[in-house]
Amino acid sequence: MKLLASTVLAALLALPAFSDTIPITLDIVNADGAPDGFSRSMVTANGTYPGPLITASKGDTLVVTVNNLLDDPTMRLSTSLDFDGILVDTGNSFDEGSSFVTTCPITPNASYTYVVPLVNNQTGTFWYHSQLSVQYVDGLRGALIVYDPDDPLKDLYDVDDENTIWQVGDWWHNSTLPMLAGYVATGIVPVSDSGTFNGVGRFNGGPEVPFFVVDVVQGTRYRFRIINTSARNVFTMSVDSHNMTIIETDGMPTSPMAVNSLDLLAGQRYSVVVEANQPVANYWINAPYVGGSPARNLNQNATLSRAILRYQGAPEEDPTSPMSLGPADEELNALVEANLRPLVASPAPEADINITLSLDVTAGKAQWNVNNVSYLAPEVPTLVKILDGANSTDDFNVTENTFILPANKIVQVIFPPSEDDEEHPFHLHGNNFWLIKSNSSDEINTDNPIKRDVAGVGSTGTIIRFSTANPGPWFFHCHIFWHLQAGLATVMASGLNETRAEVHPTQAWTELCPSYDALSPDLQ
Ligand SMILES: *[C@@H]1O[C@H](CO)[C@@H](O)[C@H](O)[C@H]1NC(C)=O
Ligand SMILES: *[C@@H]1O[C@H](CO)[C@@H](O)[C@H](O)[C@H]1NC(C)=O
Ligand SMILES: *[C@@H]1O[C@H](CO)[C@@H](O)[C@H](O)[C@H]1NC(C)=O
Ligand SMILES: *[C@@H]1O[C@H](CO)[C@@H](O)[C@H](O)[C@H]1NC(C)=O
Ligand SMILES: *[C@@H]1O[C@H](CO)[C@@H](O)[C@H](O)[C@H]1NC(C)=O
Ligand SMILES: *[C@@H]1O[C@H](CO)[C@@H](O)[C@H](O)[C@H]1NC(C)=O
Ligand SMILES: *[C@@H]1O[C@H](CO)[C@@H](O)[C@H](O)[C@H]1NC(C)=O
Ligand SMILES: *[C@@H]1O[C@H](CO)[C@@H](O)[C@H](O)[C@H]1NC(C)=O
Ligand SMILES: *[C@@H]1O[C@H](CO)[C@@H](O)[C@H](O)[C@H]1NC(C)=O
Ligand SMILES: *[C@@H]1O[C@H](CO)[C@@H](O)[C@H](O)[C@H]1NC(C)=O
Ligand SMILES: *[C@@H]1O[C@H](CO)[C@@H](O)[C@H](O)[C@H]1NC(C)=O
Ligand SMILES: *[C@@H]1O[C@H](CO)[C@@H](O)[C@H](O)[C@H]1NC(C)=O
Ligand SMILES: [Cu+2]
Repeated sequence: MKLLASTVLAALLALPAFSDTIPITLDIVNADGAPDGFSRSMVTANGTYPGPLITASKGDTLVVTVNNLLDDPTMRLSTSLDFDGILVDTGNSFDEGSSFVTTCPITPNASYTYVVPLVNNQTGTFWYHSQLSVQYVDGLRGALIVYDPDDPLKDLYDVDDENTIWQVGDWWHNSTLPMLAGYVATGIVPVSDSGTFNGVGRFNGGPEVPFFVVDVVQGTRYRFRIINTSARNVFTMSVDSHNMTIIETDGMPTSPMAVNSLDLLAGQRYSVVVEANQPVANYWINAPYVGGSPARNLNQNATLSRAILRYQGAPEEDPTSPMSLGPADEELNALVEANLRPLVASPAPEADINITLSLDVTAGKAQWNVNNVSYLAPEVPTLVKILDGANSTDDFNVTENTFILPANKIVQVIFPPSEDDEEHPFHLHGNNFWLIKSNSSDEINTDNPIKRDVAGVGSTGTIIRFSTANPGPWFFHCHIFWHLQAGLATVMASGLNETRAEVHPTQAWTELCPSYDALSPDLQ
């Protein structure tokens, strides 16, 4: 404990003087809960689903102490936290939380402190979740907001606070261990029981859990920050009788664009401005989802995935209008991802290196492949191997699907059109990318593409470019965690020498792997 405190202090002293340190403690505990009315044991941060909100400001440093108090053997007992979408400097890549890529998991009864300086003036809507196997499906997910005191779009809204965050996620009645075993045995991805909006939802035949209520005052403009914390489902958001003006895409300030329906893949985030400009009443916020055949889980009813937008002065009751799946009373004006533009144009530089990634599934098995390789997490994390001197593809097992790239280059990743009809939300850790060809369009846009960190890969093909100016072993994977667990992942390892030069991990980090490896599998 003394050792841990002194290494954290040393890390803090190394920070620039202007940055505020945000100390956060998260107790990772098993807790009973019934988000959709079905009671179960969950893996949580501080006993709640979603976990407590974390907030910071531009340039702050997150100092997140995780106390692993898990004790329910029906779920994984170790844990690890990823701060999804946060740009992480090479020097802090060891605190980025990806199990077996940049770290080993935190063992039960142990504590670990992640130190993550917020770099590049990054602001926006992010989230944290377990990045150990599919553990976040058991509940360990929460919002992480980085506010911008100088937001260039602040004139567009009046309210942006802890009450304007919408977390939509799929929910499951079973724990992940039997579900994963079922997936491995059959090749059929588990189908969620319900969808939750800020931690509450309903399933067919279940109790009438009160829908989440979003309170608004007529004449006020709200910045709602929508986060898709799904492990599988795609949600389509709309608010009856109201438009949504998108102003942020995965942390990127976005040229304002009005829509009335918005699809989010797992891991994606948007901020939208909604003006409470309608008569005082209750309105449905529709959040239907798709994720596997509902016939495989009769609990599932996407119509029940919704919340209420309640104007001050309206009666405390459900809206009187029907529960629709989309905007009920307006012509559909759905988001087309390819039409998103960054607020400040950022042309995609010419690519120095091309990589083609072809995705396919092995029929009838829980096995996804990228270029014919199914990712298998190594015992020794990628970063540990690099620090120990790994310097070529031969230093990694084929199943680590690790691409070695030079520093300070532009890499283009081409995903050819896939035959599979499901869209795979590919997520790059530690960095964001220029989305020069969205799956939503046939056009290639290198002039002013949106930059984001999760983009769908599907039937029309997707092309992204990213810079390796921030070297490190960055996980690049499908955010449908069932697919990730079945191998749909790669590691983009850039600048191995630069990584060795810049990464100076703490003693506490160095001890994570020996502690984890010493555990019997049932405690891991
Ligand atoms: C989580 O719970 C711990 C222990 O009660 C508390 O100290 C901490 O502030 C809580 N964290 C957050 C983010 O609310
Ligand atoms: C964690 O601590 C509790 C209480 O001391 C103990 O019962 C449990 O066995 C410990 N778990 C592990 C994995 O050591
Ligand atoms: C962050 O913003 C400050 C003030 O606007 C600017 O001076 C600095 O160059 C920015 N840093 C980066 C990395 O963009
Ligand atoms: C969880 O899955 C196991 C194995 O398929 C099954 O026996 C059990 O009934 C399931 N429990 C729930 C609550 O769905
Ligand atoms: C969240 O992502 C999942 C998986 O990609 C998707 O099925 C679901 O519709 C998304 N939710 C929203 C609100 O877009
Ligand atoms: C939504 O936007 C459309 C197109 O700009 C406009 O025609 C419509 O009146 C708007 N609806 C509301 C409720 O503001
Ligand atoms: C889903 O819920 C809606 C609203 O309660 C209901 O009308 C519909 O029949 C349900 N669907 C199924 C398949 O049960
Ligand atoms: C990458 O691929 C594109 C499209 O096939 C091609 O035009 C370009 O020249 C390639 N760039 C490099 C550096 O190989
Ligand atoms: C995958 O393997 C098949 C059969 O061996 C081969 O034809 C194909 O070219 C391989 N694809 C890739 C992307 O390596
Ligand atoms: C790194 O490369 C050098 C020269 O190519 C080689 O001699 C050495 O064995 C490599 N290191 C490892 C860990 O493989
Ligand atoms: C290395 O890869 C092979 C298949 O290429 C696999 O069978 C083996 O389990 C892997 N070993 C480790 C330690 O990951
Ligand atoms: C990395 O460093 C080693 C030893 O200093 C050197 O031999 C090698 O050329 C460097 N590799 C690159 C890609 O710069
Ligand atoms: Cu996928």
